[in-house]
Amino acid sequence: MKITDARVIVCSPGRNFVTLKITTEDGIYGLGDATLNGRELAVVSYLRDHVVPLLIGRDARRIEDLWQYLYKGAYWRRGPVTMTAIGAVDVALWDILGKAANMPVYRLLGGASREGVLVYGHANGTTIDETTDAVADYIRLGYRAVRAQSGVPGLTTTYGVGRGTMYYEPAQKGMPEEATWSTERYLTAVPPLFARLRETFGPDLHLLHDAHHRLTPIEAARLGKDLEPHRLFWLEDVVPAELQESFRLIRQHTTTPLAVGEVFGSIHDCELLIREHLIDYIRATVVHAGGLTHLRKIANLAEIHHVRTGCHGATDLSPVCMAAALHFDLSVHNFGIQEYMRHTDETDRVFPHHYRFEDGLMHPGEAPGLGVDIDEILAAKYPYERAYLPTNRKEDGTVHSW
Ligand code: KDG
Ligand code: MG
Repeated sequence: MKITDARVIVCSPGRNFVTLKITTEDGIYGLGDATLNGRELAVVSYLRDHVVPLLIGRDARRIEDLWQYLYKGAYWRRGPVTMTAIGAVDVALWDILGKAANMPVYRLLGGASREGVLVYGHANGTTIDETTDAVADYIRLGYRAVRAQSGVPGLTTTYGVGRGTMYYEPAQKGMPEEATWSTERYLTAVPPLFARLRETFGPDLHLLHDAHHRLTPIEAARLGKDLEPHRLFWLEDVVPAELQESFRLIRQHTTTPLAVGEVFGSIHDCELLIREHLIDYIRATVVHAGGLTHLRKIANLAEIHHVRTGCHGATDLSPVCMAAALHFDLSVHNFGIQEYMRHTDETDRVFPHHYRFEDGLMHPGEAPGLGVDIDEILAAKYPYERAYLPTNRKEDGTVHSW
């Protein structure tokens, strides 16, 4: 089953997406998401200029071999651009294999380990009252797990808050926004939010929160401790995770479950965190961590160390990635939860799909392959628009992690 064509499709139905479409000699095609928020065109060039010429004429069924060839053959290893590009090829090949076998991808991955995939939505508001109302809206929609982010008094913008309650979208067209940050104000604001949410919604609702890489290890330890009475499902990205060893300190101080890894690209970014049981959930996802082939290896390592998966699923991960993540989630034994930020209707029309949400759970559907397509004629009506994620400075002007 030789690859005869591979094309990169860039479109912006509400936000930018990069999609790889690989076609084989018998006319079967597969899709892979290659979107890297704010750096989209770097992956486009990596694929078009360097990877596509290597794919033509190769056997689309040799998925593992092609993965190793692209990873080891480049000599330069890892990095978000490389791993996103390899991930896109890998997912497109799984899609092709599923279509050729007339099976949904999750069956090729070992079959369903559960009936449905537990997902969490994003509730946010500028005040505790508004965020509480937003959580109630998600419960009404059937969600069993909700991430809550609220405005911080004294700061004009806060990560996770704003621009629509159902479609939180941090990337902005034009040049990057500059936000202002205060760790002191944030650490004061968060515990009362979760005290209110527990009091209002009782013990059963799963509550999550994202600190978005902004604290030092000792600040993170304190936040984890302060949140312990409110029994979070997880506290995410408390520190910038380049220094894996820093989690030893955080772990010694708090029993609040920790989730990390949406910016990780490979098993080497989380190997120590997993091996030393320093985290509870690994958030690496299909598109940025080398596709299904590599993500399964991360999950397998995590399984033996009692770490569960919690794949990133923000709006910048296209419906192609969402579908791939759901096939992975349904099949992998140590699944924990899946993030589900709904895409806009515009995006959903460009990427018709079979996955569905019902009663707090999602299912990838039974269509052969991933069960997602791209309407190229419609996609062409939404050309790329330059957009960046925001940047961040402390109140005294010092650059801080966003
Ligand atoms: O592109 C960056 C977003 O995906 C990220 O800010 C979202 O942290 C995020 C999350 O947990 O969804
Ligand atoms: Mg996050």
